[in-house]
Amino acid sequence: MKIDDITISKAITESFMKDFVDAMEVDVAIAGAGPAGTIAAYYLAKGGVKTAVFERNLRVGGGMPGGGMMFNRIVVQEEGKRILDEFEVQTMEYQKGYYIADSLETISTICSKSIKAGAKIFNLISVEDVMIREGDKIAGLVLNWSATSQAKLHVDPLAIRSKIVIDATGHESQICHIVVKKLGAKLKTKTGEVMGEKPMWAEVGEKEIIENTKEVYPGLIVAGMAANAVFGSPRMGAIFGGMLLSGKRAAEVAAQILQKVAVS
Ligand code: 48F
Repeated sequence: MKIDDITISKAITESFMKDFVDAMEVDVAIAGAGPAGTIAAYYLAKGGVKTAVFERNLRVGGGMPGGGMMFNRIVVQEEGKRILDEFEVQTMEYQKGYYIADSLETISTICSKSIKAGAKIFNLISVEDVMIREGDKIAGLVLNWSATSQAKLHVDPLAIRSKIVIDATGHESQICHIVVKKLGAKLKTKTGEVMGEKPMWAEVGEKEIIENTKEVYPGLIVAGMAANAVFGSPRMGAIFGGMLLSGKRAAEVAAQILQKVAVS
């Protein structure tokens, strides 16, 4: 069979545009395709929730592929291992309670299963703002190609509508910063602002990340390292169970809010 270059171009463009247009009205929009964002997307999509993830980088995975200081391994504890078992990612017990996994196998499997579960993941697209309605209600995300900001091109963005936004942008907690700065809004933290992450303390960080994963402003949930940065909890380096559990928790919180909205 002959290969037609134009058919290839049309197939790619039409297929992508169909998904992109479909993602303009979703239940949950997630900023950031690191471990927390992609895990949240998996559980949401598996539960039948229409979910789209926007990742500014060429590749997904955030800090996971880099493992610890470029050694591409991650460490998880019992609860994190249970999630990796569910995803059929191989783990090896290093010492009692410490399990090692290959960071590339882990993130590629999570990403693959999220997409197979029905989540749409768009790379090379940056979230540069939130969309608001009725004064200060978060109603979606404002997106642009990452290349435009890198090239400093003056290109206006496009917007997508979502019932809930998850900030899974990692240490930068970008969406929360936008909400505080541009809306002048108060987050549900002690200071009303992004408190900033504390220096490394894996044990405390891993514990607090679960309670920090919550709705921090109406319609805005924080997940992963963004949750610890927002609530002033420690960072924890290359132990990743907390990120996986936080992503799962964010999906549960989002599903509960969606249920409440549906009933009212
Ligand atoms: O940084 P990242 O991996 O966050 P996470 O899922 O996991 C944190 C761990 O990697 C690690 C750790 C382990 O203990 O502390 O750091 O919480 O993934 C965040 C993703 O968000 C993307 C960014 O490129 C990365 O892939 N991102 C950040 N800002 C934006 C964004 C933005 N404005 N728009 C779209 N994507």
